[in-house]
Amino acid sequence: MFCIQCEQTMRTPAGNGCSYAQGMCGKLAETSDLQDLLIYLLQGVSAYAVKAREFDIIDSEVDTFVPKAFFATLTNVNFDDDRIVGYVEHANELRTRLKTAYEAACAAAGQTPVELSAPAQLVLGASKPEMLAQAVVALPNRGDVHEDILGLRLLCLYGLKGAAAYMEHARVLNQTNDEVAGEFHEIMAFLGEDSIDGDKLLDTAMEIGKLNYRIMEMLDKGETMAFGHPEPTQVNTVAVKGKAILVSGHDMVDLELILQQTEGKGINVFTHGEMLPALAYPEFKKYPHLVGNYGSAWQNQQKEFANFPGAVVMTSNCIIDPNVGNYSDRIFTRSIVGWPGVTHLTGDDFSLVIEKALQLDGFAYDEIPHMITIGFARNALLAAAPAIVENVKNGSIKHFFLIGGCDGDKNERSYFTDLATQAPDDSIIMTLGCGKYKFNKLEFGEINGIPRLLDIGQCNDAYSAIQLALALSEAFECDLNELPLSIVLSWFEQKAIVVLLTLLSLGVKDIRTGPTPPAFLSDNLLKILEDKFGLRTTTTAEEDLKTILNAA
Ligand code: FSO
Ligand code: SF4
Repeated sequence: MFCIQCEQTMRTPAGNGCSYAQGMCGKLAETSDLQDLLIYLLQGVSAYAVKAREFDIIDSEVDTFVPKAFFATLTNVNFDDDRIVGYVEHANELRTRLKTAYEAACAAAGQTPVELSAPAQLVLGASKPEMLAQAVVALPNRGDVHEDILGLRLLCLYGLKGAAAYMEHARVLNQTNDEVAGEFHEIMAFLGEDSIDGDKLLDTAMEIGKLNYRIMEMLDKGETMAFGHPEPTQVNTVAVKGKAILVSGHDMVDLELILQQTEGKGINVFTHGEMLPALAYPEFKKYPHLVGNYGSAWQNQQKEFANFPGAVVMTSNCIIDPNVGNYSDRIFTRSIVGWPGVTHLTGDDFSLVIEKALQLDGFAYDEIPHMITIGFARNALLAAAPAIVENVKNGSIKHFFLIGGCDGDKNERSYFTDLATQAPDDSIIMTLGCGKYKFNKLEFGEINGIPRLLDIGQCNDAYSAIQLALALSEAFECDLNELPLSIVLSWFEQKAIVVLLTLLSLGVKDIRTGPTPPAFLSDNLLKILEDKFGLRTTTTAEEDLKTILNAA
Protein backbone atom coordinates (compact mmCIF):
# COMPACT_ATOMS: atom_id res chain seq x y z
CA MET A 1 0.00 0.00 0.00
CA PHE A 2 1.13 3.55 -0.70
CA CYS A 3 -1.28 6.46 -0.41
CA ILE A 4 -0.39 10.07 0.26
CA GLN A 5 -3.39 11.82 -1.23
CA CYS A 6 -4.90 13.56 1.77
CA GLU A 7 -3.90 15.87 4.56
CA GLN A 8 -4.08 13.23 7.28
CA THR A 9 -1.53 10.94 5.60
CA MET A 10 1.19 9.46 7.83
CA ARG A 11 4.22 11.69 8.21
CA THR A 12 7.26 9.94 9.65
CA PRO A 13 10.99 10.68 9.66
CA ALA A 14 11.40 7.59 7.46
CA GLY A 15 9.10 9.08 4.81
CA ASN A 16 5.58 10.31 4.29
CA GLY A 17 2.52 8.37 3.11
CA CYS A 18 0.25 5.65 4.44
CA SER A 19 2.18 2.50 3.65
CA TYR A 20 1.45 -0.08 6.32
CA ALA A 21 -1.56 -2.34 6.86
CA GLN A 22 -4.06 0.53 7.07
CA GLY A 23 -4.20 4.23 6.22
CA MET A 24 -5.04 6.92 8.76
CA CYS A 25 -8.55 7.08 7.26
CA GLY A 26 -9.12 3.39 7.95
CA LYS A 27 -8.54 2.28 4.35
CA LEU A 28 -7.03 -1.21 4.45
CA ALA A 29 -3.91 -2.03 2.44
CA GLU A 30 -5.86 -4.44 0.20
CA THR A 31 -8.51 -1.84 -0.60
CA SER A 32 -5.81 0.72 -1.36
CA ASP A 33 -4.00 -1.72 -3.68
CA LEU A 34 -7.21 -2.59 -5.50
CA GLN A 35 -7.94 1.12 -5.94
CA ASP A 36 -4.49 1.64 -7.44
CA LEU A 37 -5.05 -1.25 -9.81
CA LEU A 38 -8.39 0.31 -10.75
CA ILE A 39 -6.76 3.66 -11.54
CA TYR A 40 -4.10 1.89 -13.61
CA LEU A 41 -6.72 0.08 -15.66
CA LEU A 42 -8.71 3.30 -16.07
CA GLN A 43 -5.55 4.89 -17.48
CA GLY A 44 -5.48 1.99 -19.96
CA VAL A 45 -9.14 2.56 -20.85
CA SER A 46 -8.41 6.25 -21.41
CA ALA A 47 -5.41 5.41 -23.61
CA TYR A 48 -7.74 3.47 -25.90
CA ALA A 49 -10.43 6.15 -25.63
CA VAL A 50 -7.90 8.70 -26.97
CA LYS A 51 -6.94 6.46 -29.91
CA ALA A 52 -10.56 5.55 -30.66
CA ARG A 53 -11.48 9.24 -30.78
CA GLU A 54 -9.04 9.65 -33.67
CA PHE A 55 -11.59 7.56 -35.62
CA ASP A 56 -14.54 9.46 -34.12
CA ILE A 57 -15.39 6.50 -31.94
CA ILE A 58 -16.88 7.89 -28.73
CA ASP A 59 -18.18 5.37 -26.21
CA SER A 60 -20.46 7.28 -23.84
CA GLU A 61 -20.43 4.46 -21.30
CA VAL A 62 -16.64 4.80 -21.11
CA ASP A 63 -16.90 8.58 -20.77
CA THR A 64 -19.26 8.12 -17.82
CA PHE A 65 -17.56 5.18 -16.18
CA VAL A 66 -13.93 6.33 -16.07
CA PRO A 67 -14.43 9.53 -14.01
CA LYS A 68 -17.07 7.86 -11.87
CA ALA A 69 -14.88 4.88 -10.95
CA PHE A 70 -11.92 7.23 -10.43
CA PHE A 71 -14.13 9.19 -7.98
CA ALA A 72 -14.52 5.97 -5.96
CA THR A 73 -10.80 6.20 -5.09
CA LEU A 74 -10.98 9.68 -3.52
CA THR A 75 -10.34 9.97 0.20
CA ASN A 76 -13.26 8.75 2.35
CA VAL A 77 -15.42 7.51 -0.52
CA ASN A 78 -15.32 3.75 -0.96
CA PHE A 79 -13.87 1.24 1.49
CA ASP A 80 -15.66 -1.81 0.05
CA ASP A 81 -13.29 -4.23 -1.70
CA ASP A 82 -16.04 -6.10 -3.50
CA ARG A 83 -17.31 -2.92 -5.10
CA ILE A 84 -13.77 -1.92 -6.14
CA VAL A 85 -13.21 -5.38 -7.66
CA GLY A 86 -16.47 -4.90 -9.58
CA TYR A 87 -15.17 -1.56 -10.95
CA VAL A 88 -11.84 -3.20 -11.88
CA GLU A 89 -13.61 -5.95 -13.82
CA HIS A 90 -15.84 -3.47 -15.60
CA ALA A 91 -12.85 -1.28 -16.51
CA ASN A 92 -11.23 -4.37 -18.01
CA GLU A 93 -14.33 -5.12 -20.12
CA LEU A 94 -14.54 -1.57 -21.37
CA ARG A 95 -10.83 -1.53 -22.19
CA THR A 96 -11.28 -4.69 -24.30
CA ARG A 97 -14.32 -3.20 -26.00
CA LEU A 98 -12.48 -0.01 -26.97
CA LYS A 99 -9.36 -1.93 -28.03
CA THR A 100 -11.47 -4.05 -30.36
CA ALA A 101 -13.20 -0.98 -31.80
CA TYR A 102 -9.89 0.84 -32.25
CA GLU A 103 -8.16 -2.10 -33.91
CA ALA A 104 -11.12 -2.68 -36.23
CA ALA A 105 -11.05 1.01 -37.22
CA CYS A 106 -7.29 0.76 -37.88
CA ALA A 107 -7.81 -2.35 -40.01
CA ALA A 108 -10.57 -0.66 -42.00
CA ALA A 109 -8.30 2.34 -42.61
CA GLY A 110 -5.32 0.16 -43.51
CA GLN A 111 -3.31 1.37 -40.51
CA THR A 112 -1.27 -0.50 -37.92
CA PRO A 113 -2.56 0.03 -34.37
CA VAL A 114 -0.17 1.99 -32.17
CA GLU A 115 1.36 0.13 -29.24
CA LEU A 116 0.03 1.77 -26.11
CA SER A 117 1.46 2.25 -22.59
CA ALA A 118 1.64 -0.47 -19.93
CA PRO A 119 -1.79 0.27 -18.35
CA ALA A 120 -3.40 -0.44 -21.75
CA GLN A 121 -1.64 -3.78 -21.94
CA LEU A 122 -1.87 -5.23 -18.44
CA VAL A 123 -3.48 -8.69 -18.46
CA LEU A 124 -5.85 -8.58 -15.52
CA GLY A 125 -5.75 -11.43 -12.97
CA ALA A 126 -8.85 -13.60 -12.83
CA SER A 127 -9.42 -13.45 -9.07
CA LYS A 128 -9.05 -10.95 -6.24
CA PRO A 129 -5.83 -12.60 -4.92
CA GLU A 130 -4.36 -12.45 -8.43
CA MET A 131 -5.37 -8.82 -8.78
CA LEU A 132 -3.78 -8.01 -5.43
CA ALA A 133 -0.58 -9.78 -6.50
CA GLN A 134 -0.31 -7.63 -9.62
CA ALA A 135 -1.25 -4.33 -7.92
CA VAL A 136 2.39 -3.58 -7.18
CA VAL A 137 2.88 -2.37 -10.78
CA ALA A 138 0.13 0.16 -10.19
CA LEU A 139 1.31 1.82 -6.97
CA PRO A 140 1.32 5.61 -7.36
CA ASN A 141 5.03 5.75 -6.32
CA ARG A 142 6.01 2.99 -8.77
CA GLY A 143 9.47 3.06 -10.28
CA ASP A 144 12.60 4.70 -9.03
CA VAL A 145 11.81 8.31 -9.61
CA HIS A 146 13.06 11.63 -8.21
CA GLU A 147 10.82 13.03 -5.46
CA ASP A 148 10.10 16.19 -7.48
CA ILE A 149 8.86 14.20 -10.47
CA LEU A 150 6.84 11.93 -8.21
CA GLY A 151 5.35 15.00 -6.52
CA LEU A 152 4.34 16.49 -9.86
CA ARG A 153 2.82 13.21 -11.02
CA LEU A 154 0.82 13.02 -7.82
CA LEU A 155 -0.24 16.66 -8.06
CA CYS A 156 -1.68 15.80 -11.48
CA LEU A 157 -3.16 12.47 -10.42
CA TYR A 158 -4.88 13.86 -7.34
CA GLY A 159 -5.96 17.03 -9.14
CA LEU A 160 -7.51 14.99 -11.94
CA LYS A 161 -9.22 12.83 -9.35
CA GLY A 162 -10.90 15.93 -7.93
CA ALA A 163 -11.93 16.98 -11.44
CA ALA A 164 -13.34 13.47 -12.05
CA ALA A 165 -15.50 13.83 -8.95
CA TYR A 166 -16.95 17.10 -10.23
CA MET A 167 -17.51 15.52 -13.67
CA GLU A 168 -19.65 12.86 -12.01
CA HIS A 169 -21.53 15.49 -9.97
CA ALA A 170 -22.21 17.35 -13.24
CA ARG A 171 -23.21 14.17 -15.09
CA VAL A 172 -25.98 13.29 -12.64
CA LEU A 173 -27.41 16.71 -13.55
CA ASN A 174 -27.24 15.77 -17.25
CA GLN A 175 -24.21 17.94 -17.94
CA THR A 176 -21.71 16.08 -20.10
CA ASN A 177 -19.42 17.33 -22.84
CA ASP A 178 -17.51 15.24 -25.40
CA GLU A 179 -14.63 17.70 -25.56
CA VAL A 180 -14.21 17.76 -21.80
CA ALA A 181 -14.34 13.95 -21.70
CA GLY A 182 -11.76 13.80 -24.50
CA GLU A 183 -9.37 16.10 -22.65
CA PHE A 184 -9.92 14.15 -19.47
CA HIS A 185 -8.96 10.89 -21.25
CA GLU A 186 -5.86 12.51 -22.75
CA ILE A 187 -4.61 13.58 -19.34
CA MET A 188 -5.55 10.25 -17.74
CA ALA A 189 -3.71 8.36 -20.50
CA PHE A 190 -0.69 10.68 -20.20
CA LEU A 191 -0.48 9.98 -16.45
CA GLY A 192 -0.38 6.25 -17.26
CA GLU A 193 2.79 6.85 -19.26
CA ASP A 194 4.83 7.69 -16.15
CA SER A 195 6.39 10.82 -17.61
CA ILE A 196 9.65 12.07 -16.14
CA ASP A 197 9.35 15.46 -17.85
CA GLY A 198 8.90 17.97 -15.02
CA ASP A 199 7.89 20.89 -17.27
CA LYS A 200 5.30 18.79 -19.07
CA LEU A 201 3.91 17.58 -15.75
CA LEU A 202 3.63 21.13 -14.40
CA ASP A 203 1.91 22.21 -17.63
CA THR A 204 -0.43 19.25 -17.25
CA ALA A 205 -1.30 20.36 -13.71
CA MET A 206 -2.34 23.73 -15.17
CA GLU A 207 -4.33 22.00 -17.92
CA ILE A 208 -6.17 20.05 -15.24
CA GLY A 209 -6.94 23.32 -13.47
CA LYS A 210 -8.33 24.84 -16.68
CA LEU A 211 -10.32 21.72 -17.47
CA ASN A 212 -11.80 21.81 -14.00
CA TYR A 213 -12.92 25.42 -14.49
CA ARG A 214 -15.07 24.19 -17.38
CA ILE A 215 -16.32 21.27 -15.32
CA MET A 216 -17.30 23.55 -12.41
CA GLU A 217 -19.10 25.75 -14.94
CA MET A 218 -21.02 22.70 -16.19
CA LEU A 219 -21.87 21.75 -12.63
CA ASP A 220 -23.04 25.29 -11.84
CA LYS A 221 -25.23 25.16 -14.96
CA GLY A 222 -26.63 21.73 -14.05
CA GLU A 223 -27.47 22.75 -10.50
CA THR A 224 -29.04 26.09 -11.38
CA MET A 225 -31.03 24.63 -14.29
CA ALA A 226 -32.40 21.86 -12.09
CA PHE A 227 -32.97 23.77 -8.87
CA GLY A 228 -32.88 27.51 -9.69
CA HIS A 229 -30.41 30.08 -8.42
CA PRO A 230 -29.58 29.99 -4.70
CA GLU A 231 -30.93 33.01 -2.85
CA PRO A 232 -29.97 34.34 0.57
CA THR A 233 -31.84 32.12 3.02
CA GLN A 234 -32.17 31.73 6.77
CA VAL A 235 -31.62 28.12 7.80
CA ASN A 236 -32.31 26.41 11.11
CA THR A 237 -29.40 24.34 12.39
CA VAL A 238 -30.87 22.41 15.31
CA ALA A 239 -33.24 19.50 15.98
CA VAL A 240 -36.91 19.65 14.98
CA LYS A 241 -39.39 17.28 16.60
CA GLY A 242 -40.37 14.21 14.60
CA LYS A 243 -39.11 11.26 12.53
CA ALA A 244 -36.01 12.14 10.63
CA ILE A 245 -33.71 11.51 7.65
CA LEU A 246 -30.28 13.12 7.35
CA VAL A 247 -28.79 13.57 3.85
CA SER A 248 -25.06 14.18 3.53
CA GLY A 249 -22.58 14.51 0.65
CA HIS A 250 -22.92 16.66 -2.47
CA ASP A 251 -25.58 15.01 -4.65
CA MET A 252 -28.71 17.19 -4.68
CA VAL A 253 -30.50 14.88 -7.14
CA ASP A 254 -30.63 12.28 -4.37
CA LEU A 255 -31.92 14.90 -1.94
CA GLU A 256 -34.72 15.76 -4.34
CA LEU A 257 -35.72 12.10 -4.74
CA ILE A 258 -35.78 11.67 -0.96
CA LEU A 259 -37.92 14.79 -0.52
CA GLN A 260 -40.38 13.64 -3.17
CA GLN A 261 -40.68 10.18 -1.66
CA THR A 262 -41.09 11.41 1.94
CA GLU A 263 -43.86 13.90 1.13
CA GLY A 264 -46.83 13.42 3.46
CA LYS A 265 -45.11 10.66 5.45
CA GLY A 266 -44.47 12.71 8.60
CA ILE A 267 -40.70 12.59 8.19
CA ASN A 268 -38.48 15.64 8.48
CA VAL A 269 -35.47 15.80 6.21
CA PHE A 270 -32.24 17.52 7.28
CA THR A 271 -29.11 18.31 5.32
CA HIS A 272 -25.64 17.58 6.66
CA GLY A 273 -22.13 18.71 5.75
CA GLU A 274 -21.81 19.71 2.09
CA MET A 275 -25.57 19.32 1.49
CA LEU A 276 -26.31 22.50 3.50
CA PRO A 277 -26.29 24.80 0.41
CA ALA A 278 -29.27 22.89 -1.06
CA LEU A 279 -31.52 24.75 1.39
CA ALA A 280 -30.94 27.98 -0.56
CA TYR A 281 -32.19 26.68 -3.95
CA PRO A 282 -35.76 27.71 -4.85
CA GLU A 283 -36.67 24.19 -5.95
CA PHE A 284 -35.97 22.80 -2.49
CA LYS A 285 -38.03 25.48 -0.77
CA LYS A 286 -41.14 23.73 -2.11
CA TYR A 287 -40.71 21.04 0.52
CA PRO A 288 -41.83 22.15 4.00
CA HIS A 289 -40.48 18.91 5.45
CA LEU A 290 -36.94 19.95 4.50
CA VAL A 291 -36.51 21.54 7.91
CA GLY A 292 -32.87 22.56 8.16
CA ASN A 293 -29.30 21.45 8.58
CA TYR A 294 -28.14 19.16 11.36
CA GLY A 295 -24.53 18.85 12.47
CA SER A 296 -21.42 20.11 10.80
CA ALA A 297 -18.55 18.81 8.67
CA TRP A 298 -17.61 15.23 7.78
CA GLN A 299 -15.05 14.62 10.53
CA ASN A 300 -17.75 15.01 13.20
CA GLN A 301 -20.09 12.43 11.68
CA GLN A 302 -19.29 9.63 14.08
CA LYS A 303 -20.73 11.75 16.91
CA GLU A 304 -23.42 13.53 14.91
CA PHE A 305 -24.81 10.47 13.10
CA ALA A 306 -24.67 8.49 16.36
CA ASN A 307 -26.83 11.18 18.01
CA PHE A 308 -29.20 11.54 15.07
CA PRO A 309 -32.33 9.51 15.84
CA GLY A 310 -33.13 8.62 12.24
CA ALA A 311 -31.82 7.24 8.94
CA VAL A 312 -28.74 8.70 7.25
CA VAL A 313 -27.94 8.78 3.52
CA MET A 314 -24.39 9.34 2.29
CA THR A 315 -24.69 10.57 -1.29
CA SER A 316 -20.95 11.18 -1.86
CA ASN A 317 -17.81 11.93 0.15
CA CYS A 318 -16.85 11.97 2.95
CA ILE A 319 -17.77 8.72 4.82
CA ILE A 320 -15.88 7.39 7.84
CA ASP A 321 -16.31 4.17 9.84
CA PRO A 322 -19.99 3.91 10.86
CA ASN A 323 -19.25 1.06 13.27
CA VAL A 324 -17.53 3.50 15.63
CA GLY A 325 -20.79 5.31 16.36
CA ASN A 326 -22.85 2.11 16.06
CA TYR A 327 -25.11 3.32 13.26
CA SER A 328 -24.07 1.02 10.42
CA ASP A 329 -27.60 -0.47 10.36
CA ARG A 330 -29.21 2.91 9.67
CA ILE A 331 -26.78 4.56 7.26
CA PHE A 332 -27.16 4.00 3.50
CA THR A 333 -24.63 4.65 0.73
CA ARG A 334 -25.28 5.85 -2.81
CA SER A 335 -23.43 6.04 -6.10
CA ILE A 336 -19.65 5.61 -5.65
CA VAL A 337 -19.77 5.56 -1.85
CA GLY A 338 -19.20 2.25 -0.08
CA TRP A 339 -18.54 0.76 3.32
CA PRO A 340 -18.44 -3.03 3.84
CA GLY A 341 -21.67 -4.27 5.42
CA VAL A 342 -23.57 -1.01 4.90
CA THR A 343 -26.65 -1.14 2.66
CA HIS A 344 -25.88 0.34 -0.74
CA LEU A 345 -28.85 1.73 -2.66
CA THR A 346 -28.99 1.78 -6.44
CA GLY A 347 -31.82 3.13 -8.58
CA ASP A 348 -34.29 5.78 -7.48
CA ASP A 349 -36.14 3.95 -4.71
CA PHE A 350 -35.49 5.16 -1.17
CA SER A 351 -38.18 3.07 0.55
CA LEU A 352 -35.59 1.25 2.69
CA VAL A 353 -34.45 4.62 4.06
CA ILE A 354 -38.04 5.70 4.70
CA GLU A 355 -38.90 2.41 6.46
CA LYS A 356 -35.83 2.77 8.65
CA ALA A 357 -36.67 6.39 9.55
CA LEU A 358 -40.23 5.37 10.48
CA GLN A 359 -38.94 2.57 12.75
CA LEU A 360 -36.63 4.94 14.61
CA ASP A 361 -37.66 7.39 17.36
CA GLY A 362 -36.94 10.67 15.67
CA PHE A 363 -36.40 13.83 17.70
CA ALA A 364 -38.59 14.05 20.83
CA TYR A 365 -38.77 17.84 20.92
CA ASP A 366 -37.89 21.04 19.08
CA GLU A 367 -34.70 22.77 20.11
CA ILE A 368 -34.59 26.57 20.23
CA PRO A 369 -33.90 27.53 16.59
CA HIS A 370 -30.41 28.72 15.69
CA MET A 371 -30.55 30.39 12.31
CA ILE A 372 -27.69 31.03 9.92
CA THR A 373 -27.74 32.73 6.50
CA ILE A 374 -26.60 30.89 3.37
CA GLY A 375 -27.18 31.20 -0.39
CA PHE A 376 -24.65 33.68 -1.75
CA ALA A 377 -23.84 31.79 -4.94
CA ARG A 378 -23.21 33.29 -8.37
CA ASN A 379 -26.50 35.15 -8.98
CA ALA A 380 -26.86 36.53 -5.49
CA LEU A 381 -23.23 37.64 -5.47
CA LEU A 382 -23.47 39.32 -8.85
CA ALA A 383 -26.73 41.01 -7.80
CA ALA A 384 -24.91 42.35 -4.74
CA ALA A 385 -21.84 43.38 -6.79
CA PRO A 386 -22.94 47.02 -7.45
CA ALA A 387 -23.56 47.61 -3.73
CA ILE A 388 -20.26 45.93 -2.92
CA VAL A 389 -18.44 48.14 -5.45
CA GLU A 390 -20.10 51.23 -3.96
CA ASN A 391 -18.99 50.27 -0.46
CA VAL A 392 -15.45 49.64 -1.63
CA LYS A 393 -15.43 53.06 -3.31
CA ASN A 394 -16.71 54.86 -0.21
CA GLY A 395 -14.18 53.05 1.97
CA SER A 396 -16.67 50.98 4.00
CA ILE A 397 -15.29 47.69 2.65
CA LYS A 398 -11.51 47.53 2.64
CA HIS A 399 -10.74 43.86 2.12
CA PHE A 400 -12.21 40.53 0.99
CA PHE A 401 -11.20 37.14 2.32
CA LEU A 402 -12.13 33.87 0.67
CA ILE A 403 -11.70 31.29 3.41
CA GLY A 404 -12.88 27.92 2.19
CA GLY A 405 -12.20 24.34 1.28
CA CYS A 406 -12.34 21.23 3.40
CA ASP A 407 -12.71 20.77 7.13
CA GLY A 408 -10.78 18.20 9.16
CA ASP A 409 -10.10 17.32 12.75
CA LYS A 410 -6.58 18.58 13.32
CA ASN A 411 -6.26 21.16 16.09
CA GLU A 412 -4.28 23.47 13.81
CA ARG A 413 -7.51 24.02 11.88
CA SER A 414 -8.58 26.49 14.57
CA TYR A 415 -6.44 28.78 12.37
CA PHE A 416 -9.44 29.20 10.05
CA THR A 417 -11.78 30.16 12.92
CA ASP A 418 -9.17 32.62 14.20
CA LEU A 419 -8.63 34.11 10.77
CA ALA A 420 -12.35 34.66 10.20
CA THR A 421 -13.06 36.04 13.67
CA GLN A 422 -10.00 38.30 13.69
CA ALA A 423 -10.54 39.68 10.20
CA PRO A 424 -11.19 43.44 10.55
CA ASP A 425 -14.78 44.70 10.72
CA ASP A 426 -14.42 46.46 7.37
CA SER A 427 -13.74 43.18 5.57
CA ILE A 428 -16.05 40.70 3.86
CA ILE A 429 -15.52 36.97 4.37
CA MET A 430 -16.63 34.62 1.62
CA THR A 431 -16.68 30.92 2.38
CA LEU A 432 -17.39 27.60 0.67
CA GLY A 433 -16.88 23.87 1.12
CA CYS A 434 -17.22 22.12 4.46
CA GLY A 435 -14.37 24.23 5.88
CA LYS A 436 -17.06 26.88 6.56
CA TYR A 437 -18.25 24.95 9.62
CA LYS A 438 -15.23 26.26 11.48
CA PHE A 439 -17.07 29.61 11.78
CA ASN A 440 -20.44 29.63 9.99
CA LYS A 441 -22.55 29.59 13.14
CA LEU A 442 -20.86 32.71 14.52
CA GLU A 443 -22.16 36.25 14.17
CA PHE A 444 -20.20 38.53 11.84
CA GLY A 445 -22.60 41.46 11.43
CA GLU A 446 -23.10 43.59 8.31
CA ILE A 447 -21.52 46.45 6.40
CA ASN A 448 -24.27 48.85 5.27
CA GLY A 449 -26.71 45.96 4.85
CA ILE A 450 -24.22 43.56 3.25
CA PRO A 451 -23.62 40.53 5.51
CA ARG A 452 -19.93 40.26 6.39
CA LEU A 453 -20.07 36.47 6.05
CA LEU A 454 -21.16 35.28 2.61
CA ASP A 455 -21.67 31.51 2.36
CA ILE A 456 -21.22 30.74 -1.32
CA GLY A 457 -22.00 27.02 -1.23
CA GLN A 458 -20.25 23.72 -1.82
CA CYS A 459 -16.55 23.46 -2.63
CA ASN A 460 -17.31 23.38 -6.38
CA ASP A 461 -19.08 26.74 -5.98
CA ALA A 462 -15.57 28.20 -6.01
CA TYR A 463 -16.82 28.89 -9.54
CA SER A 464 -19.24 31.50 -8.11
CA ALA A 465 -16.47 33.14 -6.09
CA ILE A 466 -14.39 33.40 -9.25
CA GLN A 467 -17.33 35.06 -11.04
CA LEU A 468 -17.60 37.72 -8.32
CA ALA A 469 -13.84 38.32 -8.42
CA LEU A 470 -14.04 38.71 -12.21
CA ALA A 471 -16.97 41.14 -11.88
CA LEU A 472 -15.06 43.21 -9.31
CA SER A 473 -11.90 43.29 -11.41
CA GLU A 474 -14.01 44.51 -14.34
CA ALA A 475 -15.71 47.17 -12.20
CA PHE A 476 -12.37 48.42 -10.88
CA GLU A 477 -10.64 47.92 -14.23
CA CYS A 478 -7.84 45.96 -12.62
CA ASP A 479 -6.24 42.56 -12.70
CA LEU A 480 -7.64 39.83 -10.40
CA ASN A 481 -4.42 40.02 -8.40
CA GLU A 482 -4.83 43.75 -7.82
CA LEU A 483 -8.13 43.29 -5.98
CA PRO A 484 -8.06 43.62 -2.19
CA LEU A 485 -8.82 39.89 -2.05
CA SER A 486 -6.93 37.21 -0.13
CA ILE A 487 -7.62 33.54 -0.71
CA VAL A 488 -6.95 31.09 2.09
CA LEU A 489 -7.70 27.49 1.14
CA SER A 490 -8.17 24.82 3.75
CA TRP A 491 -7.23 21.63 1.99
CA PHE A 492 -7.92 18.08 3.05
CA GLU A 493 -8.52 16.00 -0.04
CA GLN A 494 -8.40 15.93 -3.82
CA LYS A 495 -11.34 18.21 -4.62
CA ALA A 496 -9.49 21.01 -2.84
CA ILE A 497 -6.36 20.18 -4.83
CA VAL A 498 -8.17 20.67 -8.12
CA VAL A 499 -9.83 23.89 -6.94
CA LEU A 500 -6.33 25.13 -6.12
CA LEU A 501 -5.07 24.10 -9.57
CA THR A 502 -8.01 25.94 -11.13
CA LEU A 503 -7.18 29.15 -9.30
CA LEU A 504 -3.49 28.84 -10.21
CA SER A 505 -4.35 28.17 -13.85
CA LEU A 506 -6.44 31.37 -13.88
CA GLY A 507 -3.34 33.28 -12.80
CA VAL A 508 -4.45 33.90 -9.22
CA LYS A 509 -1.40 34.62 -7.10
CA ASP A 510 -0.49 34.63 -3.41
CA ILE A 511 -2.96 31.95 -2.31
CA ARG A 512 -2.39 30.57 1.15
CA THR A 513 -3.08 26.89 1.85
CA GLY A 514 -3.18 25.15 5.17
CA PRO A 515 -3.07 23.95 7.77
CA THR A 516 -0.10 21.99 6.39
CA PRO A 517 1.26 21.64 2.85
CA PRO A 518 0.41 18.44 0.95
CA ALA A 519 2.91 15.73 1.93
CA PHE A 520 3.33 14.68 -1.71
CA LEU A 521 4.91 18.02 -2.61
CA SER A 522 8.68 18.02 -2.02
CA ASP A 523 10.40 21.09 -0.56
CA ASN A 524 11.70 21.87 -4.05
CA LEU A 525 8.21 21.77 -5.51
CA LEU A 526 6.81 23.97 -2.78
CA LYS A 527 9.58 26.44 -3.58
CA ILE A 528 8.77 26.31 -7.30
CA LEU A 529 5.07 26.91 -6.59
CA GLU A 530 5.97 29.77 -4.29
CA ASP A 531 8.28 31.39 -6.86
CA LYS A 532 5.90 30.90 -9.76
CA PHE A 533 2.54 31.59 -8.10
CA GLY A 534 3.33 33.11 -4.72
CA LEU A 535 1.67 30.04 -3.16
CA ARG A 536 2.45 29.77 0.54
CA THR A 537 1.49 27.82 3.61
CA THR A 538 -0.55 29.41 6.39
CA THR A 539 1.33 30.50 9.54
CA THR A 540 -0.76 31.92 12.38
CA ALA A 541 -3.92 33.95 11.90
CA GLU A 542 -2.31 36.99 13.56
CA GLU A 543 0.82 36.78 11.45
CA ASP A 544 -1.04 36.16 8.17
CA LEU A 545 -3.53 38.94 8.81
CA LYS A 546 -0.70 41.33 9.52
CA THR A 547 1.08 40.39 6.30
CA ILE A 548 -2.10 40.49 4.21
CA LEU A 549 -3.33 43.82 5.52
CA ASN A 550 0.07 45.52 5.43
CA ALA A 551 0.47 44.53 1.80
CA ALA A 552 -3.00 45.88 0.95
FE1 FSO B 1 -15.71 18.61 2.41
FE2 FSO B 1 -15.24 15.98 2.04
FE3 FSO B 1 -16.63 19.52 -0.52
FE4 FSO B 1 -14.39 17.66 0.19
S1 FSO B 1 -17.14 16.93 2.49
S2 FSO B 1 -13.89 17.51 2.38
S3 FSO B 1 -13.31 19.37 -0.59
O1 FSO B 1 -15.08 15.94 0.26
O2 FSO B 1 -15.88 17.94 -0.94
O3 FSO B 1 -15.81 20.22 1.17
FE1 SF4 C 1 -3.75 7.78 4.09
FE2 SF4 C 1 -5.33 9.77 3.25
FE3 SF4 C 1 -4.71 7.76 1.65
FE4 SF4 C 1 -6.36 7.38 3.70
S1 SF4 C 1 -6.72 8.66 1.89
S2 SF4 C 1 -4.73 6.04 3.09
S3 SF4 C 1 -5.39 8.73 5.24
S4 SF4 C 1 -3.31 9.30 2.48
